[in-house]
Amino acid sequence: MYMMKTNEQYLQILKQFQQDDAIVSVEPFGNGHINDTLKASTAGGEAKYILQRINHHIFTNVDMLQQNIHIVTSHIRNKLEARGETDIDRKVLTFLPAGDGKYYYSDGESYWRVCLFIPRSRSYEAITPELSYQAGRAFGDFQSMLSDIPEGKLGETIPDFHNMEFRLRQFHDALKADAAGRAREVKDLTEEIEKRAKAMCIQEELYRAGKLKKRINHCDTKVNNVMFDEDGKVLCVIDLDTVMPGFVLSDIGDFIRTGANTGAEDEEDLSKVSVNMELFEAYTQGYMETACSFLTPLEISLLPYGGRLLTYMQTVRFLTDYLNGDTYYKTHHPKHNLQRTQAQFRLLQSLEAHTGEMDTFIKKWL
Ligand code: ADP
Ligand code: GN1
Ligand code: MG
Repeated sequence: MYMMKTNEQYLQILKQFQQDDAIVSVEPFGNGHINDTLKASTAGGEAKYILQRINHHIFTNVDMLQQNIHIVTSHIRNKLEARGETDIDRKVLTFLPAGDGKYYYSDGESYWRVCLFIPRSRSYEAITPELSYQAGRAFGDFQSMLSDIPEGKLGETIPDFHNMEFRLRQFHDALKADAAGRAREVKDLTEEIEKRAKAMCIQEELYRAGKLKKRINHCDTKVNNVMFDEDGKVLCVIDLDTVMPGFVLSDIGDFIRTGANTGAEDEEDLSKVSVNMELFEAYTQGYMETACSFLTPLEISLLPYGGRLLTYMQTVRFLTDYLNGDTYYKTHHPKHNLQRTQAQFRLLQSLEAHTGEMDTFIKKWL
């Protein structure tokens, strides 16, 4: 289990990066499930940097990870400059090199990275239709800007990350091993997962049949990974660890799963969990405005399925971790992964109930 460091220790880590502000305090920030995020501020209380401890048990090739992020941020920066954008340091993340020129530093125990804190920005856990529309535009634009990165240039930071067949294999292995003795307790959820398994693997089948291609996706389009300015305009997309080739449905799916959910991802009161159709429509509208030009009719017709798929995938991933004894996601209490599974499954049922409406909404682009 990782122990928090002292302020002094964090300051020592920051000194390994080429930064020139007098930072006096470093404190935890954000609520991600994988890495540790901290905010570094000056004596006047002005936030200047984001310091992150990379979870290298999950991102095992840190060199590839930071290389990918460097390629992606440089590519976006060039595109923004070519468009004549101003204020670019608020529109793309800027990572600092460490003393050896690499964009990370290892203290022998952990890996660290630092990027500029984006001033006058914020992310949301719950949003309005207008913000959802802006986020849709931002993720479509993000995919579009990255669409000309040559094939093979970005590595897969987590192989098979959004491969549903692979996630189901992991689930079946966890059930079989039953390392935490929890398989009996989740029999009902297991049955619900099995019932849907075949229908949830059509992307992999379509890919093998040559009908679906891989594109560069963000692969973690949670609602809180979009930074807005004080006027509700999108500044940029953040949390770039999983930007890699994958299926396009990932980036609509994970936003619908998080942004259009009327409850929290780990909602205890399941009656609060459902899909907000207004938020779904606003995101899809924004996304289609910027992504329509490069999507195939098959991809467009599958967009509503993307919401169900990513919610199903997350149900399977949380339950797998529960079965394994909570080894992957940070948890805050013993049943946290089960609670998350139940909330995701409830959302999946709501998405299923709205399939017809969603398919009708998407028709205007077909
Ligand atoms: P994780 O989700 O893995 O904890 P993120 O990179 O998404 O890590 O950061 C967590 C939160 O910190 C974000 O939701 C955002 O509110 C804030 N944040 C991240 N990077 C920046 C930045 N460069 N400037 C300002 N705020 C940031
Ligand atoms: C993790 O790091 P964070 O919290 O943004 C996970 C995502 C899941 C998400 C569920 C590398 O994202 O894939 O969708 O939790 N990231 C990784 O909230 O597994
Ligand atoms: Mg995040």
